[in-house]
Amino acid sequence: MTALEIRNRILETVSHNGGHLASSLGAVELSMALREVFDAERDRIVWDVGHQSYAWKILTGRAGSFGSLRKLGGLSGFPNPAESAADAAVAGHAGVALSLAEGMAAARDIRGGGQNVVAVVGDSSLVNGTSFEALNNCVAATRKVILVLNDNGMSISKPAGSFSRFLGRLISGVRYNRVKAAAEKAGHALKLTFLRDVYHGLETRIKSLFLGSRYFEQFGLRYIGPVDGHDLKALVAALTVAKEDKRSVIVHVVTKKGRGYPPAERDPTKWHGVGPFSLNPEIGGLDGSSVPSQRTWSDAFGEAVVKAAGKDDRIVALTAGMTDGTGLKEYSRRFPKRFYDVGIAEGHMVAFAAGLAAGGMRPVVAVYSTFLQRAVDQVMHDVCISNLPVVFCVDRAGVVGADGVTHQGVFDIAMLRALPNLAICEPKDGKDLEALLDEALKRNGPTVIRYPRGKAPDGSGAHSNNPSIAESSSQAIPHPSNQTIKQSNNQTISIWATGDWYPKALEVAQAVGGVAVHARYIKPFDAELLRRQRAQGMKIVSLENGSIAGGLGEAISADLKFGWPDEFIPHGTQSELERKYGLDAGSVIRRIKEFYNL
Ligand SMILES: Cc1ncc(C[n+]2csc(CCOP(=O)(O)OP(=O)(O)O)c2C)c(N)n1
Repeated sequence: MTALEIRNRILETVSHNGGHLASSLGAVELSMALREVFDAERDRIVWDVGHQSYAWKILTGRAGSFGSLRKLGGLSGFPNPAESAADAAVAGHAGVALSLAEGMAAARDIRGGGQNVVAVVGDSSLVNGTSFEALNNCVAATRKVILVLNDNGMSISKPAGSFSRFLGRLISGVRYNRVKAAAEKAGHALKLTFLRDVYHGLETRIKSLFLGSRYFEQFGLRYIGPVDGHDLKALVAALTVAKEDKRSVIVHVVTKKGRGYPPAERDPTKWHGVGPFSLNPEIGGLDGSSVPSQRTWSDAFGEAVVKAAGKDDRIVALTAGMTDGTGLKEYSRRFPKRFYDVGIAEGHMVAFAAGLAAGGMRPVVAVYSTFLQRAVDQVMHDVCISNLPVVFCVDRAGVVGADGVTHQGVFDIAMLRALPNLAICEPKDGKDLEALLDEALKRNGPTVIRYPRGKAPDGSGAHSNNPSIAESSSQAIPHPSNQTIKQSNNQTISIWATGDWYPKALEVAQAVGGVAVHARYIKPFDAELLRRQRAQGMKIVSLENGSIAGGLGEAISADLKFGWPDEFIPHGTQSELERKYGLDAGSVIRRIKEFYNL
């Protein structure tokens, strides 16, 4: 297939299914060159994040099934060895490819064999701490690994930090190299002294290239590049040199994010990850289906934190490369001096927030549940032990849908519930999120506020005042017993639900003649309410958008626990997955009736 055909296939599929468009369009020729120089199944190509690997999928036996990308039962949006032998490792999180590749190369060194191992890492993922740790250990780890640096000068938005400037200097160095060669040739022929002046004037830039390549050579990697990442011949030549060299090599490839689709080239941030869109080149933009008509939980958080920061100038907001996704864009405009995008560096972000809190600020860390996993130790070691007032606004908590196993945010409750001093709560709507943020900012200790991907109920919904269901709100902080519960005699089942699924709990409670409890605080939970309900002989059921193992249900010793099972949840839409795992209201009602013989 030609590059144009591959791009068309990617565009056509992503326009229907949604997905990571701009990065994959930028890596088409790179994927073709890797396919040509290496053996896709015998050699190991380890994609970092893996959101750029669509062309690789198409080129390695999955062109026919590519239309099922991100669909329930279809191809994953990320590499997965369970899907194809050409996928060397599971990917989805940034910064681990070089470590994985070094491990594979070290195993080859020990066991013998001529396998090539290649890590393909984006410029913004290379600054992740784990990537640096891998660079630092490269020589000690293996006799040879190939690092392909896919440098498009972008993260999801503009890259954060100093390293991108360094890479920029390397690239301007090579542009000069071409000028230099041309100048020398012309200079010899025409003996024009001014060209020699140009040559000397630009010598400092050669130095910068030289020093830049020396930088990687200090880590034991031979530097090749920069190479034009859309010139297939040049890529094949550079990768062939890298393959034949005895040492570890870095091939610095320069690509354009969104390449070949002008709207994505113009605005790669908007086109990084998209929902279905219209491919009409006249429109050239995302159509209504990917523009949320109702505000999302991220929007609700963004508005709440802007309001809070307007009232309290100790508030600072932090993100690890996810300004747009976490809803911090407006905040970053309004409060640029109290905003930090630290790059893809979750561990650093949390320890940095601890430092800010120790210094008297009120840090609000906005992070996806799945990426907070990278910083659990910093939450424990740097925040919780010192009981520092850091607020973690944990977005995409619960099943996220099409991004699949690597991105489902189902583990945060289980991972964090054991940490002393940390309160964990979940709002039931946008208004409640604002209230919980205010409560968290008043606490003298750390708080996690978790909320899911998708639309946020606004708080004026029909559910909240439904008189036919006895409902209560569990509000463990600051007044653990400050709630009312209306109960009639046949209401013997109490369904404790985390905020996101509270509306579902109300529906279930109505169907089974029970009550629904919004477990607003998961930790500490409302022990007094639980004690009273048990004393009244009520049966306790839990319903949470998190893993059953280690979740709310375990905390309250529910008799019947509904949540995600002890396995990795694949991709599909959120509601498809809820149905598949028996977590939609109908299935929950059926199981409760069966279990209690109702
Ligand atoms: C640990 C972690 N944090 C955040 C993300 C979200 N994320 C996905 S892609 C991306 C940007 C990656 O930039 P780069 O590696 O330069 O690749 P590009 O998208 O520019 O091709 C981010 C922040 C992630 N996948 N993993």
